[in-house]
Amino acid sequence: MAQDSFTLYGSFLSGPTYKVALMLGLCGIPFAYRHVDLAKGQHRTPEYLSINRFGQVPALVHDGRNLCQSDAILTYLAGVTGKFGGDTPGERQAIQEWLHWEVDRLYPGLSRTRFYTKFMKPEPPVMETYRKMAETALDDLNRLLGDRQWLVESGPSIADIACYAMVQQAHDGLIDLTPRRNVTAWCGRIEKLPGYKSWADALPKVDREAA
Ligand SMILES: N[C@@H](CCC(=O)N[C@@H](CS)C(=O)NCC(=O)O)C(=O)O
Repeated sequence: MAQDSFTLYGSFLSGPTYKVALMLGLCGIPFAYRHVDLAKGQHRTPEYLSINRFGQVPALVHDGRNLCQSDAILTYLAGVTGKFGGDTPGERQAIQEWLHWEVDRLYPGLSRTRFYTKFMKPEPPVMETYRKMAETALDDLNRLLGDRQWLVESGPSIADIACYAMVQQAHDGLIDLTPRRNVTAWCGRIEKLPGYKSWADALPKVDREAA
């Protein structure tokens, strides 16, 4: 693993890119970084489409193998590192259930609310629909965390990493997390894990070689 080569393609504006960078950092994996300029349409060039057929960021290249879809990348990394993937079939099943919920419920509301707040102003009912979706998902996360330490109780997993990275979009969407005390306490636990990096520290704005 120490000699393996990892290159992350992404954008510092992208929550799913942060998700993968956070996982790499928590696993202690050095990686090269290639900035994909979405505003210039670089994600739609034939060169990038040959790396990620869906034309989205992130993508990860591991020793010549092209990987895409952030949660599938996290599952892959958990498999090759033996970290954050759960130890039993029951834990692995619960992790997959959280990942599917994150893509279905947490990501759409939070990412659209952030995007609309930062970059464009849609019709108010559109904004309200996504804001309500985000608030409901955060309330559900708060309820389901209860007094648990981690989403899957045996320890921190890719479920926590994926959901945490998405929750980091709340601030830019002007959504207040402080009333959701279980969520803020859980965020604090993740931020204490060895190798943790904030969104701003994890993602460079320009290309970088592996450290
Ligand atoms: N399901 C994908 C979502 C990735 C995604 O939405 N990426 C956005 C940036 S945050 C993107 O590439 N947008 C450009 C586009 O879709 O054209 C994943 O988890 O990797």
